[in-house]
Amino acid sequence: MKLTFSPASPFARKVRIAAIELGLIDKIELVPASVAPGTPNDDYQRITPLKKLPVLILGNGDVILDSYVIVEYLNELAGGSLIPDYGPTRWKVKSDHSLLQGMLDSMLLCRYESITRPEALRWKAWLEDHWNRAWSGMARFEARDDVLSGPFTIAQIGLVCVLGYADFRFADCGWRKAFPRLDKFHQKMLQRPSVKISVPPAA
Ligand SMILES: N[C@@H](CCC(=O)N[C@@H](CS)C(=O)NCC(=O)O)C(=O)O
Repeated sequence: MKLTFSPASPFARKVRIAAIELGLIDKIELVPASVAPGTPNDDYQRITPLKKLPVLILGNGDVILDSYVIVEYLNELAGGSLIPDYGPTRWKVKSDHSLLQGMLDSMLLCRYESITRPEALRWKAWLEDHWNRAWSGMARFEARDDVLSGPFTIAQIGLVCVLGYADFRFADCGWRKAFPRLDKFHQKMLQRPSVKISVPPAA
C-alpha cells in the first residue's frame, strides 16, 4: 500500500499514528506529495480530483480517500479497536472525531488564509471565525474527561493531531496556558512512540 504523505499534514499524521498503532506501518510506503490551493498538480489530481492528501493506494490500484476512511480501512484490516464496533461509544467516538476533523479543517483554512492567499484578498473576520471554531473545540475537549483519560481511539489521535498542528503552525496561540488539561493529555500522549515519531518538523 502507498500513502501520499507530507510530514506537515495533520491528516496524514493521523493515518501514520493509526498505522503504527495497528502494526501496519511496515506494509505502507509513505510517498511524498505536495499540494496547495491555487497550485495545479495534474499528476496528483489524476489520483484524486480533490487534490488533497493523504490518500491510500491499494495494491490493486484502488484509492481510498479521506483520512478518517483510511483509518477505518486500516482498523478493519488489522482487527483493531481505534473505532469501536457498535453501540453508543461508537457514535460518541465518531462524533468526537468529526468535531476534531472540523477543527483541523478550520485551522488549515486559517493557515491558507494567512500564508497562501494574496495579502490584499485576506478576510480578517473570516479568519477569526475559523480560528474561533478551533479554539471553541479545544475548550470543549478541555472538559472531556472521558476523552482525556479514556482508551486510545481515533478521537484521541485526532486530538493529538489538532494540538500538534497548533504547536506547528500557531506556536504563539497560547493553548497550553488556556487549556492545562489538554497540555497534560498531550504530554501523556507524547510517550507513545507513534505520537512522538510523527511530531511535525520545526517550521
Ligand atoms: N478531509 C480530508 C482533508 C485533507 C486535507 O485537507 N489535506 C490538506 C493537507 S494537510 C490538503 O491536501 N490541502 C490541499 C488543498 O486543500 O488544496 C482528510 O481528512 O483526509
